[in-house]
Order: sequence, then structure tokens, then C-alpha cells
Amino acid sequence: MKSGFVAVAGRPNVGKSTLVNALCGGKVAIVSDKPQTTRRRIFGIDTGEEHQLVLVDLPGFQRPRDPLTEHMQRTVDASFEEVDAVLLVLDCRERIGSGDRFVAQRVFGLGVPVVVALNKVDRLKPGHIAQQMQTAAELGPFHALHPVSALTGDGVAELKAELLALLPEGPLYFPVEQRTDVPLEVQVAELVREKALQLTREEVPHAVTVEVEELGEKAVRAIVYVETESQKQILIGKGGSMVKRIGTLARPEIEHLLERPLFLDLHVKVKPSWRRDEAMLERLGI
Ligand SMILES: Nc1nc2c(ncn2[C@@H]2O[C@H](COP(=O)(O)OP(=O)(O)OP(=O)(O)O)[C@@H](O)[C@H]2O)c(=O)[nH]1
Ligand SMILES: [Mg+2]
Repeated sequence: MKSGFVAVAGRPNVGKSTLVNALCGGKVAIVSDKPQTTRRRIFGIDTGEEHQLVLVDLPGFQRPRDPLTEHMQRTVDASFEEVDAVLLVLDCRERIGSGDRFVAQRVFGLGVPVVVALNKVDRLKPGHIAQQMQTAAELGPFHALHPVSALTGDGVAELKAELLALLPEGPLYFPVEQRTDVPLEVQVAELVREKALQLTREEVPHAVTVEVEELGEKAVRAIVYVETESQKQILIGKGGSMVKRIGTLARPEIEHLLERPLFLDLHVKVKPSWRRDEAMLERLGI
């Protein structure tokens, strides 16, 4: 059987997690329109008759600004060791520039094949796509370049075939039915965080983290942490309307994940400067 690990690298918000979900044929990573959605390394595992492809979804490349982003960038750097290939993701709606070159410099130096995915082509005219492909091709000695849309699925099957062809002969690293290495409580917490990111703006999404305190047969209890009292008021909303909306959006997905109906109990709490708190970051697995 062919099996191996492919690191997914790129700037924040280019669609790495959306693409990992598309390649795995199911949701393993949360997604949002805010940069820095992914904070830890996540394996998305796709197993077939003759293959096991482990996609290593990563935070976006960034200049660290605090202990949280430092940990995130350290995760990115460490994850390049012992991968069989890299999938470099670019956003074709944006100018391919210094940020992408910075990532490219790193991944083309690894000595493993680099497959470039030019993502979000659903938003571009063919002429413009061709232009962006040319610019992308100048980033480095790529093994292959694929225009894709992680959102519509366009080009994803071809990209997957390309990645499978790069895998070496290897063992089954994970049981056939396993889709991710993320523990269940963290998956649940992430789904709640995804909805909080979706519904908030500016500095608030970056200040949110979620911890599941209790994962019972009938009820899930989770704490939504923010850094300040005013962020807490935003998260709670008028008469509790915001936290209620977060719960309403997250519950069906959590029920789908756990395959049972649930009561979702969300509490919003202030934890000042949790992004600078090493113990908290460790507890969160970041
Ligand atoms: N139009 C379009 N939007 C996309 C596509 N792929 C992803 N997006 C959107 O791009 C945004 C970012 O997607 P993510 O998958 O969270 O991006 P990411 O690279 O994982 O971001 P970080 O984890 O923050 O580094 C979301 O709003 C997605 O819906 C695509 O193919 N087409
Ligand atoms: Mg992501």
C-alpha cells in the first residue's frame, strides 16, 4: 500500500483547511473568513483500498506577535520534518507576492516534492487564472501546479491523484475508519469556536478560545473564553442573543459528529491575556 504525510502550507486564509476537508471528503478542520483560524496541527486522514494519505493541516505562515502566534509558527516549522511532500496553497484572488515567496522559500528548501494548489479559481476569469498560474510557477521548482476550488470541488480529484502518486510504499498509520487525530472534545470545542469566528469581527475572533468541560451522553458543556469584559459582552450579545446564535449553529454539527441529540450548554468567561499564558496554551494543545 502507498501511504504518507503531506504538509499543507501557505499564508493565512488562503483556504488550506477548506482544501484539506475537500481532499478528505469530510470536515476535519474548521474554516472561517478570518485569518489565523487554524491554531494547531491537524491530521486529515483519507484511506482507500490502496492508500492512506495523511494531510497535515497547519496554521498560516506569519510573523509571531505574541506567545500564541509564536507557538503557531513553531508548529508550522516543526511539522515540515518527516513529510513526504508539501502542498503549497495560494489564493488566486490575491496578488501572489512577498508573503507567498516567504513560504515558498521555506518549502522549496525541504528536499521533498512541492505540489502547488492555486485555490479559489471559482472567483476568477480564465484569463486571470492563466496569469496567476504563470506567477505561481515562478515561486520555485514545483512538482506540479493545480488550479482548484476547494469550495466547489473543481480540480480537487486531480490534485488528490497527484498527491497519491507521490506517496511511498508504507504501512497503515491509522485505523481505516479514523478521519483525524484531533480528540473528540477538541473537535467539539473547535466547532463552537468556528461559529464564534463566523459571527464576530475585528479583534474579537483572535481573542476567542473554547474549552469543553464536560462531554456527556446527553449534554455538552463548553466555556468560550475571551480576554476582556467588552469582548465578553459582544459574545453574550443583547439578552444572550449572540451566544444563543453560536449554540444554534454549532449544535447540529456537534450532534452529527457525536451521532446523538444533545443539549449544548455554553458559558462565556473572561481570561485576561490567555494568548500570553504558556500554561493555558499548553492546556489548549497549541
Ligand atoms: N471562493 C472561494 N473561497 C474559498 C475557497 N477555499 C476557501 N475559501 C474561503 O476562504 C476562507 C478561508 O478558508 P480557510 O480554509 O479557513 O483558510 P486557511 O488557509 O485554513 O486559513 P488559516 O487557518 O487562518 O490559515 C473561508 O472563508 C473559505 O470559505 C475556494 O475555493 N473558493
Ligand atoms: Mg486553516
